[in-house]
Amino acid sequence: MAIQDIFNAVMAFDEDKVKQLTQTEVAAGTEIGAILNQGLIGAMDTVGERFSAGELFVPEMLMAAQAMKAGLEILKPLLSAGQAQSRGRVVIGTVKGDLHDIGKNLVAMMMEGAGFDVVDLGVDVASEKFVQTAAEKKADVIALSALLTTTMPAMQTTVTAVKEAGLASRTIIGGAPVTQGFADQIGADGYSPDAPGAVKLVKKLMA
Ligand code: B1M
Repeated sequence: MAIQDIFNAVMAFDEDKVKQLTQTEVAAGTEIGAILNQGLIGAMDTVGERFSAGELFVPEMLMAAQAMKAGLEILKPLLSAGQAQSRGRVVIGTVKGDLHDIGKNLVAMMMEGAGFDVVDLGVDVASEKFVQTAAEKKADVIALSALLTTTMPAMQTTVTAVKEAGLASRTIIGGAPVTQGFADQIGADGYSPDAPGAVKLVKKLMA
């Protein structure tokens, strides 16, 4: 029942309650994977579905992601200690010249919520930095965000650099001006219009 309470607290965007309930569950010895998958990730999956159905909007999604993150912070040290398995590693960032990060942060949070190990490079990230970090971290996926039409070419530069470096990492792109057509044009492995879709896409690419 207590894991369901964590689920409900995420759905109610109650950051303090999520934190408190997660701490209580960890102290009670509940399996970390169960807290993560049924409580935190389960709630974010539902949030994602409701967003896709037009029942929830970006502000609610951000609040739920923030609440989920409060629980995740408590679980993180335990997860890295190997009590639950990461679904894969994603290197994410907003491309060179672009300082918008709200959507990118949302994607990163939802990926973390879905159980991926996320390395967030922040904003204004050069293609060399994406390539270097993805190589070092053996990233499964490199996720690029852009909000400006003027920074979309930096996606092309990065996708090309990843290919030229011979990395096995797949590239996905997103952001308000980006389209599936553009993804096809620059040879990215995938595109999503929103954060829940990006999570689904990465799951699909890694299946
Ligand atoms: Co700027 N800005 N901005 N801005 N800004 C836009 C993007 C703009 C559309 C506003 C407008 O003119 N109507 C316009 C771009 C026009 C264009 O190129 N087509 C614009 C401009 C022009 C600029 C400046 C150039 C303004 C200036 O200085 N003259 C400047 C550029 C600075 C720079 O980046 N170098 C600038 C600056 C800023 C602020 C710093 C003030 C601020 C950013 C703060 C921040 O991010 N920390 C800002 C903001 C807030 C916006 C708007 C108003 C909101 C963007 C946002 O956060 N939306 C925006 C207008 C708008 O979009 N209505 C605008 C909410 C967010 C959740 O949505 O990021 O789209 P979004 O993310 C979505 C999806 O796109 C997707 O998932 C999210 C939802 O689930 N998604 C991905 C995003 N990344 C993804 C990656 C994926 C998959 C999905 O896979 C990897």
